[in-house]
Amino acid sequence: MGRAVRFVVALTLGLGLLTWIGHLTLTHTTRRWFERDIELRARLAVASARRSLVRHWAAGEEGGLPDVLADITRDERVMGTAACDLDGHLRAATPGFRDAFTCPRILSRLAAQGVALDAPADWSLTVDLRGGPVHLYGVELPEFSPRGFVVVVHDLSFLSRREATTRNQLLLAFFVLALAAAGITVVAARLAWRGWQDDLRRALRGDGSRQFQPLVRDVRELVARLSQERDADARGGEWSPERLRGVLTQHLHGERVVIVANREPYIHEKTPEGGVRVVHPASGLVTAIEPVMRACSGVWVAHGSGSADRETVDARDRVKVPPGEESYVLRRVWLTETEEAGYYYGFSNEGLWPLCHVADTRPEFRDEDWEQYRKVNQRFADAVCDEVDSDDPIVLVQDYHFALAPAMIRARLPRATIITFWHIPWPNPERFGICPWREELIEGLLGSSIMGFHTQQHCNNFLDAVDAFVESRIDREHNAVVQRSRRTLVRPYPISIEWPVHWLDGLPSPAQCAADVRRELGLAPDALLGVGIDRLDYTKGIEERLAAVDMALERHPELRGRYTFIQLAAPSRTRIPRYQELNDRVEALARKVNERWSEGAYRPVVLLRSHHEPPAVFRYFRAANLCYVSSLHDGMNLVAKEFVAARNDERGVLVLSQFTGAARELTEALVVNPYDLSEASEAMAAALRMPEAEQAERMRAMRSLVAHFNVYRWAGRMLVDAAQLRSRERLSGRLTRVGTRAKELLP
Ligand code: ADQ
Repeated sequence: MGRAVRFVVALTLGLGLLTWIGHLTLTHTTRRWFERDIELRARLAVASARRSLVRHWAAGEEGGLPDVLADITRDERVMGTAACDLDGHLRAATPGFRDAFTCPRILSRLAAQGVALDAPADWSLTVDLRGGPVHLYGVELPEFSPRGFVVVVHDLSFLSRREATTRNQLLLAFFVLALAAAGITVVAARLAWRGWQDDLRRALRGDGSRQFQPLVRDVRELVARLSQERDADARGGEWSPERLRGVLTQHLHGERVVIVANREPYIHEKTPEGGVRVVHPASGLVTAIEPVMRACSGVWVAHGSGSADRETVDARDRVKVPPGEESYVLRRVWLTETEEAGYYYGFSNEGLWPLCHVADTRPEFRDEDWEQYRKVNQRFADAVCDEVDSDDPIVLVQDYHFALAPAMIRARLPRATIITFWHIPWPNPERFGICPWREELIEGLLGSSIMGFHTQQHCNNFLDAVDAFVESRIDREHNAVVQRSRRTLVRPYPISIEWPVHWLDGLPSPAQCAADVRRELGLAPDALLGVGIDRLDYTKGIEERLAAVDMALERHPELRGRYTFIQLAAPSRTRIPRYQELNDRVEALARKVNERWSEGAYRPVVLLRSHHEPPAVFRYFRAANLCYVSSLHDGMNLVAKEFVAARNDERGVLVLSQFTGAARELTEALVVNPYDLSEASEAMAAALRMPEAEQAERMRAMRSLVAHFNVYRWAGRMLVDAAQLRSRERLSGRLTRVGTRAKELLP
């Protein structure tokens, strides 16, 4: 018993020490977060009231200024707000301010801290009062006449209260934990000892428990297998092409995969000189899947859309790629003008694309487009069936162009493992329900063994749509749909990019890229650069982005003449009127912003409306001080992850729309609502003045996330799930055959 008491005391002390260290770290980090949070709130509150402040400034107390200040004070933690002249006169204030401060006191504090007020700017101070610490955020707008500032006072005493509560709760949790752990350990040790003694005694007596031995062995094996699976991710180290190949060899006996996607990874185009060049398309799907195919080998079935595509294939419409490396086969399918117009431009991109994205564009559904969509899905499904080399192949169906293909492939290859990945959002059932062929689309997709989406939300929306529109049983516990005794698993697999990105090989350093880009665009050597890189698509929020640049320049005069935003926009789906209109609107907006702020050689927006090959794209990522991804709705968005991958110097700030799948993972970005121009423009300004240490801290965290959750992991997890499904199906097939045989033999 004495030994047990000593053990409990030691365990308690150890846990206590750990808890205390944890508490100190937590306190430090949370305090920094809260202070930053408060400063940001104050900045946003003043920014939103900017127009009213300027309007009422001159009239002071007599005009509407007290009301504007009262509005800013609505946040429960704001103690008070005031407007002061630079000579120390109070123009207006809320009661909370008058109780604690005067304008001259603030001015003398600023002077003591060495804050010069020789030009309009903002500043912040933390001051200790008798009631506890307070935070002052002040801002002088250039329009204020006479000169002066608005100051927002935040009460920080809640921090100490919050810290005290956290500390008490932690200590309590520690005591309960320590007691429970100690109790369980002592009891378990005693039981195990007693059980082992009994076993030993029985064995010595010779009445052994052999009937339990197989069971014990089974349980041991099961536990080992489960823990093996759980630890597999950790033990296998980082996901890489080698590890992905290992998954194929180990779990799928080296079977090759057949991928079907509309876009091909390598397009052969005729050049004006009569030669042929290879183009890498601007497509998130290609960015993600191509490295996976290079690692796995197999066949990629896609639409041959290049002007020199027919000249570069063999008699079976196949060509080995990547050029010079030839690690897998690209099988091209040819489409007529009518097929492409109906299936690709019509049903896929005027129907399904706007249906699935909340971006205020009406989907258009036409019978003749649907007819082509069905026909082309069948042609691709047939091409897949031509390419497989067994009756139970692994087929990866990609994206909304092929919602019908899974069931069509299943009809010809009932034992195939079909993994379908939907690269765009899946809308809620009300919205999905407006598609006239909603049942057919869902039935088509349920031909899949696994249906993958970027997020759990998209999985839930899909399950809700299945529930609403087709006959089936939904197994919510296992996220699966059962139909005619076939099961489709519905799973989130957040997509990513290769790591490291091979396009970075041989690129100059970020500093060199920045110097080169500034020189090429005729910008000043110290110009601040923002970058946006997209297909020219209305879901990407390019208009909102340029409008936010405009507002940042309006609100932050110090950025005028210094900040230039470079927008690379690859033409996309140009035959669709909605895309042509977008093109015209983006051009007009860039012109307008440039007319407003250009001065001498300076222009704030550089619009490069063309396709750029990946090394050029990565050069811009490396050159930029910030990258703004402003999608109005986006399944994942790989541009955000590419920017992070490009910055091995741990510099640069990502400003990211909250409506992207990526915002759920890259939480160290400045996450904004792209419709809120005020918030987005302030985030851009904050990014441009962010201290290097903070940039590095945020970038490091995001880089480690993308490195770990890379595209090999995305593909590996899907293939491991597919392998488990295959072994379960094989086992249940064997059991059914045994059952049938037994029935035949029974009289
Ligand atoms: P996309 O809508 O194509 O992908 P995204 O994920 O951002 O969008 O990928 C775009 C790709 O094209 C990136 O690799 C980018 O570098 C490249 N690109 C963009 N503009 C370019 C330009 N001007 N020149 C050259 N290259 C350019 C869809 C979904 C996304 C999802 C992906 C992958 O809409 O939500 O992340 O599939 O699943």
